[in-house]
Amino acid sequence: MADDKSDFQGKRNLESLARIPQTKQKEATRRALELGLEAAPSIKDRDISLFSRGYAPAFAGINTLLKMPYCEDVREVGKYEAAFIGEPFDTGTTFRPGARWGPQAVRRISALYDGYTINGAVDLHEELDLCDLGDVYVIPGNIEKTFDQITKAISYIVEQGVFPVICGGDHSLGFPNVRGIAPHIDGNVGIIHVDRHLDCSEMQMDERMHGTPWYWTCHEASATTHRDHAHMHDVGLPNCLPENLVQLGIGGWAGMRDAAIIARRRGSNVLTVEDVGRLGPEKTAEIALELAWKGCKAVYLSFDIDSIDPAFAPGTGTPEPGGLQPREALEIVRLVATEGLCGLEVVEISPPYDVNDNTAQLGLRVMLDALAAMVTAGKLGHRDAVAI
Ligand SMILES: [Mn+2]
Repeated sequence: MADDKSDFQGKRNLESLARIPQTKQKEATRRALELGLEAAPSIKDRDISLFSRGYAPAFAGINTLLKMPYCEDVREVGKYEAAFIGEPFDTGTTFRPGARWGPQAVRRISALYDGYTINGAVDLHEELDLCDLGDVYVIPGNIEKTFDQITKAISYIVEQGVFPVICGGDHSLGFPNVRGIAPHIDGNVGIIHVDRHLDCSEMQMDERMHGTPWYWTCHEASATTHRDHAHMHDVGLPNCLPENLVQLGIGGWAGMRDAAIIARRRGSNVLTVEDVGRLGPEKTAEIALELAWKGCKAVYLSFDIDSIDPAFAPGTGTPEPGGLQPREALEIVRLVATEGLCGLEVVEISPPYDVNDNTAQLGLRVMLDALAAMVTAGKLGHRDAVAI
C-alpha cells in the first residue's frame, strides 16, 4: 500500500476501466434498436428501443447468463473463450433436494449485472467471449447415466478449447466434471475445493452421492472398499492426486466420519473454517495455491455454496452454521483464480430454500469474480486485444 492517500485501488481501477472501449455495448444497442424497433416519440434517449432486446432493462427479456449469447448449436461453442453450462441435477443430495433449479436461478439473478466491475476493473462483455451453452441433459432417475452425460459434455467443451463455467446441481457432479477435464491435461491436476464438507466418502446410501466426488476423483492405488475389505482396487483418475486436493472451510457436524478416515489415509489437505479465519484469505489462498499446483499442470476450482455461512447462503442442501463470510470467500476465489484455472464449478445452490435469491447471487458472484480475476491476470479472454 502506497503512502499517498489518493492511491486507492478504486482510483487505479477507474483508470484501467477507461482503457476498455465499449465496442460490444454499442453493437448490442444498435442491434436492439434494429430488432426491437424505434421507441415512442416521447422517449428522449434514442438508444432505447420499443421492445426490449439485448441487455436492458435488467428486469426484462429472456435470460441467459448475463444476457450473453445463447449458443444453441453446441458445435459452435468453439467460437467462444468460455461457456456457462448448467447441470440441473440433484438426485445426489442426501438431505434437501432442489439444486436442479440452481442454473435457472443463477441466470435469473444474473440479469441484475451488466458484466463490468470496478473491483477488478474488468468488462466481461468486452474482454471475454462468453456464451450460455444451456444445460446438460441429465437423467434424474439415474446418477451413473447422468455422470456419463456430464463427463461427455464437459469433455466436449474442453476439447474445443473453451473454459467451462459449470453451475450445479449437487456436488456429486464434481467427479464427472473433473473426469471430463483431466484427460485433456498433459500432467497432473490439482483441485481447490471450498466447502464445509470433505465430500470424499466412498458411498452414501449405496450410491455415489454428493458426499463422494473426491473419493472417486483422486487417485488411490490399492484402496479397500466398505463392502469388500478383502478386495484391493485402483480408484480415481490417474492424474488427480490426493496431495493436490486442498479443502478449505471444512467443519460442522454433518456426518463425515468415514470421509475423515479417507482424507487422513490419503493425505489430502484439509483446512477448517477456523484455519481460514485465523490465516485470513490471502495466506489461505497462498497455501492452497502452493499445495494444489505442486507438480501440477492445471488447477480446478470446486466451490460448494454451503461453504458460506447459511445466514448469507440459506438456499442449499446441507447448511452448516459458522461458515465463511461472503467477502472472505470471494477474496479467496479471486486470489486462486488469478493463477489460472482449467475449470470452475459452483454447486449446491438450492433455490427452493433460498431467500431473495441471495444464495444464487453469491454463487453467481463466485463465477464472475473468478472469471474477472483470470481476465485481469491474462489467463482468459482477450484484454490485450481490446485495451486502448
Ligand atoms: Mn458441502
